[in-house]
Amino acid sequence: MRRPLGVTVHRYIVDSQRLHPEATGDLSGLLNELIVAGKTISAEVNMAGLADVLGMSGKTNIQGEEVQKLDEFANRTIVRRMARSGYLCVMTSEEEDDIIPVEEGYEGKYTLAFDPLDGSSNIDVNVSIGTIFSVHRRLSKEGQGDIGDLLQPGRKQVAAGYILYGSSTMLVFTTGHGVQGFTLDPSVGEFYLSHADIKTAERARYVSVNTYNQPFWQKNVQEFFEMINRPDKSKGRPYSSRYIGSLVADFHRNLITGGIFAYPRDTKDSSKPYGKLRLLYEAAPLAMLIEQAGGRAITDDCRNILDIEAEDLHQRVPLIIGSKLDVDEAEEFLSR
Ligand code: P6P
Repeated sequence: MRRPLGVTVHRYIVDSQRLHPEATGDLSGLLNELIVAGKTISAEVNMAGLADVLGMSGKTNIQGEEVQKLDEFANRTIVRRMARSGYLCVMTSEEEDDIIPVEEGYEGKYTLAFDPLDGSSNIDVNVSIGTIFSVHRRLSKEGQGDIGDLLQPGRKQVAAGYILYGSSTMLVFTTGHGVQGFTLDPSVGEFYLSHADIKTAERARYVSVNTYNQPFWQKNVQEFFEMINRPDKSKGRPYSSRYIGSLVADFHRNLITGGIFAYPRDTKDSSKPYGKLRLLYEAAPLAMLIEQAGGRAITDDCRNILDIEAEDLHQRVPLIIGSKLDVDEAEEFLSR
């Protein structure tokens, strides 16, 4: 059977670049390098049950979380490939305490913030996990970048996306002109356009929260989620609950079907007063994606995620993200 002549992600990127005559091709090159890293990680993730990459590496990261071998592999794969890509001046990773320099002589005009393998608690139980990335234009003039190049608000991102290692490997990204989804054909090693110009449903179908954190949420947040759980035919409620505990997987399902995901601040762990999720390489890139797809992303004190000026590489933020009408309702309810 002849395969359909699908649009590969490389074709898509080249065609998109044609729409911007002023483009130098650097962002295209950056994305292509990141895609190669993603394919490499995908192959390793798919081998996880077979090769000796399961289990712990015996190290812990800045988050105080045990670093799984696959986390380390994913981080190393991205850092090594991107440090010598020539498109970046500095990077930050969930797995590294400090900023990550690029190779001397390979300094470029963009920055990269990434979570190499989000959902790591699911690695050994074969649940979907993912790489999340965020790209900004550098602010410093030349040479090696600095932390100031990374601590920019999400509104200034030039690209954001994720690679979901699930039943199939998918790349979903935006450069500010809509959200495109590509599915990897592992037999040829190509990502093919499978979800063009993704728009998320205005009204949710699913609620994705860890309900066992509810007793530790702020009272108004508890009341909001109780409210949206009450039957309301006009809003298609009650919704169904879907929570995988892997941000990329929960986000992707809600993006495709319509949903609201929340990781509010809680009093469960005093070391994480603002919840578990990080701004630079989780909330901000997903917020750019959801806004490009017609949805919204706010904190539980009603700030727009994309307007938050990061003060720390690994800053955590409470996150409510998904279908516009439901996030609007949360904003109205929580701002009372
Ligand atoms: P909890 C995975 O470790 C992660 O960082 C996100 O991918 C996920 O959304 C969240 O933690 C799950 O956290 O506290 O509900 O287990």
